[in-house]
Amino acid sequence: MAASSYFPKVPAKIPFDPKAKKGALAFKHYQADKVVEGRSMRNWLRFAVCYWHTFRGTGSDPFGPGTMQRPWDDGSDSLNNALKRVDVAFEFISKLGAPYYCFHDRDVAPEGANLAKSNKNLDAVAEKLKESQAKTGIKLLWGTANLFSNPRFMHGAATSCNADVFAYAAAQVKKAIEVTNDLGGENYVFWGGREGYMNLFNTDMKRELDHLAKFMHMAHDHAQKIGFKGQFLFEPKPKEPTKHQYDYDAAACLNFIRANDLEGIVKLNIETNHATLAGHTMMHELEYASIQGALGSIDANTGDLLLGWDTDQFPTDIYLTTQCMLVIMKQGGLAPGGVNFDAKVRRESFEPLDLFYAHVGGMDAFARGLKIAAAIRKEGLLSDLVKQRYSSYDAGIGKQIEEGKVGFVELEKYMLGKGNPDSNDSGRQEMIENIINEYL
Ligand code: XUL
Ligand code: CO
Repeated sequence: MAASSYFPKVPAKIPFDPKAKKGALAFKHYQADKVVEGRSMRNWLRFAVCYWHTFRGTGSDPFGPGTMQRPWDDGSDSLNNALKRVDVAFEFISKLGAPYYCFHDRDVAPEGANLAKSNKNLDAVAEKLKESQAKTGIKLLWGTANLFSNPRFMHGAATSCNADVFAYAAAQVKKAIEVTNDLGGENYVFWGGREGYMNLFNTDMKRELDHLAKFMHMAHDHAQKIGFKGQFLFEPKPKEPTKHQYDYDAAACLNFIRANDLEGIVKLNIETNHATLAGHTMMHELEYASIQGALGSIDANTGDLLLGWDTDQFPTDIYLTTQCMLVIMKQGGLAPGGVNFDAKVRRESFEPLDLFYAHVGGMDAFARGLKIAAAIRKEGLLSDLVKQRYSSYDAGIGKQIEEGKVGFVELEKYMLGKGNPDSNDSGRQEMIENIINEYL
């Protein structure tokens, strides 16, 4: 079938055209080759389209069935249908101009009657994914395994109370890492799925966490064995589907990583809506991970303040994307990670065209965040203010504290001599917020 047949209303490439009329299918800010702070937008942002929402999302919710019009999809879980979706996906991603995609094993290929049959299906689709990557130049940002949909995972996967389920999950992840490796995937993600609990009365938390750590070490061992060079990423999420997920937030994940000798092996994939569900801002989660050298990649989406569940909407808020890019640029980018749109169109946006509007909007929102963050960084006002705020640690007693040259005894002597601390300066929070708004 001709490459343009699934999205006939969309040109071969969504243009960069800042003068296009309002609402036109055109980028007003994302210009892949435009250099910002010495690097192209393409390389700063490393956008990825996610297979599960974009090509498998039906629009169903707890109150009703799917609404999406996907004329190419016969609605079946057949291998043929899965193979056809690969053509759709690569036409979509090519026209959009995103360099990467991400998938779960079960998004791309149907589950078979047993593990061997599932693996066979995955191999057949992976072969086509590989050909399509070669034809289009689109690359795999990360792969992962769906360890939460099948009823066998009702108690979790690596944290299941059933050792056979642990074994099944291990075999599934082994295969998913091999396929990711074969497709040149640059990362592999562990999102907990059902790794958590509903009720502590029936849960051996210590055993479950030990099993999860063992599982990740096994994954790493296998990656070493097959020569997979990609980065492992752990994705925090506080709740949903379980009441308490073990990967609650960046702090909980990093504690788990450190407590289980996984430092340097596993970094974090931070998702906006998961951050807000945990009662944090995305900027907090990014900064917390970044200062510890653990910010690997992001799942770009946003929640709804009034709904309070994981709505996975496309990011449109420039304030949010500016905050994200300030942290990402401060650490010098995300590579080998990137910006994956773990986001779905609303149930009411059921036409194929809406998928384009959603991604173009998200990419432009991040491109604007990138440009605004670069402008803020260029002028240096913000970094000067922060530097000034902590300047009492640059010399004198502050410097001695930071250099570990004094303890309580010396500090007591210092303060007894001085009597009272130097007066505080204003935090100037409102002025700083005004300054940020001047860049927007
Ligand atoms: C679930 C979620 C997942 C992970 C990959 O909330 O974010 O899609 O990103 O398993
Ligand atoms: Co995610």
